[in-house]
Amino acid sequence: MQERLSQDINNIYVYCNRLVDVFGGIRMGRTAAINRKTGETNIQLSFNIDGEGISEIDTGVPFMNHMLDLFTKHGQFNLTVQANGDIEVDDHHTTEDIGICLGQALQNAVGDKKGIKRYGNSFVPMDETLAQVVVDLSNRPHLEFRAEFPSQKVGTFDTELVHEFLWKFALEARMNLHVILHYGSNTHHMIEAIFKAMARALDEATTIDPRIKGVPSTKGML
Ligand SMILES: [Mn+2]
Repeated sequence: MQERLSQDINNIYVYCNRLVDVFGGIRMGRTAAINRKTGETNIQLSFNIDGEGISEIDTGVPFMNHMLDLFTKHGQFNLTVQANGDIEVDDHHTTEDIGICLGQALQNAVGDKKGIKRYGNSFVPMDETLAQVVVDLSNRPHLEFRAEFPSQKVGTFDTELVHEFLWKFALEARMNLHVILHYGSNTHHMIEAIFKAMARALDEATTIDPRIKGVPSTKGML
C-alpha cells in the first residue's frame, strides 16, 4: 500500500514535470520519464533520484530485473521500467537500450546540478568479491571498465552485456564512470557488487550538500 502510494506520487511528479517542460515553470522533485521506441525495443522508464528504493521492473531479461531492482534499493532511488524488446534474438538490444533510457533519465532528473556533491565513490563487498565504482557527474561521458568475468553467462544472460549497459548509461548520463573489480571469483557476485557500488556512488554524487552554493565546478557550469 505504502509502496503503491509512493509510486503514485512519483508518477504525479513525472507528469507535472512533463507539463513544466512544455509550458514552463519550476520542476517538482528530481524525476524524469523516458519513452523510447525503436524497431528493436519499446521502453517506458520513470526515475526519481530522491526515492525510497522502490522499483517496478519488467524487462523480459530476468538478470537485468535483478540488477535494476538492487540498483534502485541501494541508491535510494525509485525506478519503473517496462521494456519489450527482441529477446528472441538475444538480450543485447534490450539491455543496451535500458542503459540509454536510464542514462537519459539520470541526466534529466539531476537537472542543473546546483548544490550536488558531483563525485561519488563506493566499495561494495559480496562474499569473496570486492567491487569499487567511482563517478563524476561531469558532463563528460567516459567509462573506465576494469573488470573481467570468469563466466560468459549468468543464467541465460551474456556477461559481456554488462559493459554494453554501463557504457550506454555513462554516455547518456554524460558522466565519468569508473568500475574497478578488485577481486572475486563468482560472476553473479561480481556483477551484483558492481551494480550495488554504482548505486551507492550515484546516491552520493547526486546528494544535495547545503554547503555547496551553485554548481560544484570552478567553471561555473557542468
Ligand atoms: Mn543475486
